[in-house]
Amino acid sequence: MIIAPLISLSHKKVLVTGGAGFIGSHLVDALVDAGGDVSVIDNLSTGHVENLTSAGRKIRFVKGDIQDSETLNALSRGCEMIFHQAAVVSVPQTVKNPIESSLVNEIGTLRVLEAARLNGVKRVVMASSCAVYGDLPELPKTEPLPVKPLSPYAVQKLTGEYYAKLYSELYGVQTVSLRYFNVYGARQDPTSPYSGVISIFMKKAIENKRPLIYDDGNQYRDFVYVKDVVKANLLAALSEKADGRVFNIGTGRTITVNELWAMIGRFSGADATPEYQPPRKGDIRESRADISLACREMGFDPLCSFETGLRETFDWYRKALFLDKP
Ligand code: UD2
Repeated sequence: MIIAPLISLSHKKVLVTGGAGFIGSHLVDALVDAGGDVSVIDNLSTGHVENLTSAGRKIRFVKGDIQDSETLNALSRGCEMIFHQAAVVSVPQTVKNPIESSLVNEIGTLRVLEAARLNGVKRVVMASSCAVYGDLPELPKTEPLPVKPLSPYAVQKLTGEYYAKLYSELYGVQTVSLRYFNVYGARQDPTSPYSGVISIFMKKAIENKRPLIYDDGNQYRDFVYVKDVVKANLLAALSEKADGRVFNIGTGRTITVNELWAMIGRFSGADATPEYQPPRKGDIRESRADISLACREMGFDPLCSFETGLRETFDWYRKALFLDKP
């Protein structure tokens, strides 16, 4: 799926934090396509410079940390927009290191907002997470529902949302927070047991190994393709009505884990029988976004069908994992 450039940036300066990561690097590609003058700051703790191969020399890449205000200030000067994607994204890592991760996810976020304020950046688009909803039973998730953060990660993301709103109201820095549901696509790291299920299943299918399915496999998620998440970011950067607000970014549709493996099997030829294991501790059973607010207020429309997104993702993993082999 090719997303026609939604916006023309004609040399406008934009900054992407975490731009060498899974989602950030796709955003960088789209911003370059739109003609933006793109800078990236990434400390490469989980990102990879290889993710920026297609953006190549068209961007300014700085290996640096969002805790370094001096670098952030230098990169924010003259910027119209900041897309803040940098974070410790592993929930278990934030459970293990609540303080270290809060320095990145909370103080780092505050430093990004402060750099925006000091340098007159017009708008900051922030990556938040559906993790803020926790395990409350109401479905689908709408933005006004109560939140129940169950991990340091979820608390940190929620704190970021509160700061974003505050910066909009108190300082007039326009901000938009996007609560991503289960994002999938090329460049997602499949190597940790806590990687996204789609990346793990892709690797299993290519290696013709049996996947592990926790619980009975009938639990479901709202999987959203990374290119639709990029689109949401571009809309959030431009939408008149988005300032100071929080939006769910998913599809409103769901797929069970069993259906997911069956679909991957259909087009990959993998026919391994899953190995079923007891539920993973802390897992929620069901998740689905209500995206009507983002559709109504920002014109968000996740166009990519799950089948198409999954196929494109599989093709990428096949190439990436094949090329990795000696
Ligand atoms: C996602 C986020 C997590 C947190 C949470 C908030 C990812 C990778 N994880 O967790 O960080 O924000 O949402 O709600 O984005 N599964 C298997 N086999 C596997 C791996 C997973 O059966 O090898 C199942 C798992 O038990 C779960 C489903 O697949 O039911 C999705 O797992 P996930 O880790 O991709 O995502 P999720 O929603 O649990």
